[in-house]
This record gives sequence, C-alpha cells and structure tokens, in this order.
Amino acid sequence: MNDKKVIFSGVKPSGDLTLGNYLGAIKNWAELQDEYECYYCIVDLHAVTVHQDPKELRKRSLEILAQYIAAGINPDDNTMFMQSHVSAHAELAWVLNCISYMGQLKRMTQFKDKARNNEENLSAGFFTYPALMAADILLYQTDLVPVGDDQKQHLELARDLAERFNSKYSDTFVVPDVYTSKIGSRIMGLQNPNSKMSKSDDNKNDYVLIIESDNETEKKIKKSITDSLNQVKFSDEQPGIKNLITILSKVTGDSTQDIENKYENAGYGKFKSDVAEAVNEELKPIRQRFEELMKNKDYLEQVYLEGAERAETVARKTLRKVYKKVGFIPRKF
Ligand code: AQP
Repeated sequence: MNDKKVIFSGVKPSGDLTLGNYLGAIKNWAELQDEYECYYCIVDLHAVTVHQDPKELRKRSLEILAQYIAAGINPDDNTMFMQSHVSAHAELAWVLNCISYMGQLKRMTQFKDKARNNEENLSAGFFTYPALMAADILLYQTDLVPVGDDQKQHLELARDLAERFNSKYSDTFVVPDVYTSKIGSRIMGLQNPNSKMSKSDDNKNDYVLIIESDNETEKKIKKSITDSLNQVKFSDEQPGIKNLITILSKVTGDSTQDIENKYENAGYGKFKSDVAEAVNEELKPIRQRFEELMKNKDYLEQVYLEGAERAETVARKTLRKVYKKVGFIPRKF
C-alpha cells in the first residue's frame, strides 16, 4: 500500500507562467515529488472567475501542463490533470460554499484588493473561489499544499472549512498544512517591487516568463527598478535589489549573505547581468523541453486524460462520503 503523504497544488491558466509562479510554486513541486504522492492540477475553473478568451484559455492550459513536465515533474509518478475534467471539484465547492461565511470571504486580501476599485463588476465566482480552492485540496485528503506566500490566507480558509465540516458532521477531511519555501515564496514585480509579480499584470516588463527568449529575460532584468544607493544589500529599504537577491538565491542556492558578500564592491550593472544569466541558465532546459513537448500533443493529451482518471477515483470517494454525511440519498456514481 502507498503510505506516502499527499500533496495537492495548482496554477491558474489566466496568463503565461511567470518566474514568480516557478520559484514560488513549481520549482518546489518538482523537489517534493519523490517524497509525496502528488496531484498537480491546472485550475481552469479558477481562471474563468475573470473573463478569458476561450481559444487562449485552451492553448494556455495545455502549455502549462507542458511547463509542469518540462520543469521536471514526472507524469509517471505524479497525477497531472485539468480541474474541469474532474467534476467533483465543482460539486464539493458547492457544499463548502454552503458552510462558508460571507464575512470570512470578504476578509480575503485578494478579494479586498480587487473589490477596492470595482466590486460591482467582480464575478460571484471570484468572491467564492477560496471555497473552490478548499474543495480542490480537501478532495484528495491532502496533507501538504506547496504555494507562494499570497495563497496562505486561502489555505487558512481551507483548514477552517475542513475543521468546520469535520465538527459539524464527523471526521471526513484531513486538515492540510501549508508549505512555503524560506526564500522565493513572494517574488516581486520587476517594475514595481512593492507588489508581487503577477502573470496578469498589464506591464509586460514587470514579469519574466518561464517561456520567453533569453534576450527578453535579460532585457527585463536589466531594466528592473532599483535605487540610487548602489549597494547590493538584502534590505527592506531597497525592495528592487532585495527582490533580485531573492531570485538569485532561489536559483543558485547561494545564501543572501553570500550574495551580499560577493557583490560588495560591484555595481548594479554587473549584478543585474549575473542575475539575468543565472535565471536564463535555470530556465534553459525547461524552455528546450517545453518546445519538444509542444510538438507532441498526443502525449500531453495522454498525460492529462490518465491524470483525470486517477484523480477522479480519489475525488469521487471523498465526495461520496461528503454527500452521505450531509444527508443526500446515495446513488451509484
Ligand atoms: N510572485 C509570486 N511569488 C511567489 N509565488 C507566486 N505565485 C504566484 N505569484 C507568485 C504562486 O504560484 C502558484 C500559482 O498561482 P496562481 O496562478 O494559481 O494564482 P496567483 O497567485 O493569483 O498568481 P498570479 O500570477 O498573480 O495570477 P493572476 O495575475 O492571474 O492573479 C501559487 O502557489 C501562488 O502562490
């Protein structure tokens, strides 16, 4: 019997994947895959909480799967699938919506940030998406959820909902723990180092994409906003430089202190150029493998179809339990 602990995590295909997505999440997933039983999902239901061009969404969802594999996640040992292929996600989300409090959802920082400017036009799906995220996680009796720092609050909600359901009915869900890496759990924007790097940012110079040319990456890093202090210090007073040190540290494995020492007498030009080189070095094999994978769509289809089949079996088992506990008349699934 497989007694490995379970990991679930996912990425929203709402844009092309950034260095933030990679360093905050996917790189960690690849590192954890041998130790855990892993479910890595492309959370397309989350993406449509804001409007997506249908053609683009389909294309991007496949590309993201290819990027998971290219980043080293082995499809033979891990379950990778499209969220919309396993309908238990939407079904459990409904039940969890019904035990979620409006007050708690309104306190979610991501909702508050978006609602500040245009609450009237936000979709109800965007408001309740943390309950869907909880469903994603709880369906697989997940022990650990590796995410970036920005998702910690939603994970806390998933834990609350698991505990609430367990105490209202009886023990049903494993209460999951969050996993964030010490360094790189919040990569900031290159143009605005005071807010996180996001794939749907309007300014393309604010983010590095996993899949872009070395040249583009180099240009963006060289153009990144720093300061006039001209010292490579890991300090809150220098958010741009701090962010570049974080990126370099996560990519090379060198400590922030070692990086400070190495660049003590170097100018920002040399430092930025080394950061760009290290990032390109890290992404090079992923970019190459991605190109190869995208030429083999049949293989990608096989991975996501088999993944959905495996996920479905586990997810249905949990959903059956939940439906029974809330009092629905059982049926054959
Ligand atoms: N800047 C970041 N630094 C570290 N981790 C990050 N993640 C996202 N941005 C950073 C982590 O990547 C995983 C997938 O995120 P997501 O795509 O599901 O949603 P998100 O957090 O909303 O990512 P974006 O890029 O900011 O998307 P948009 O712009 O569409 O909202 C998560 O583990 C996340 O923490």
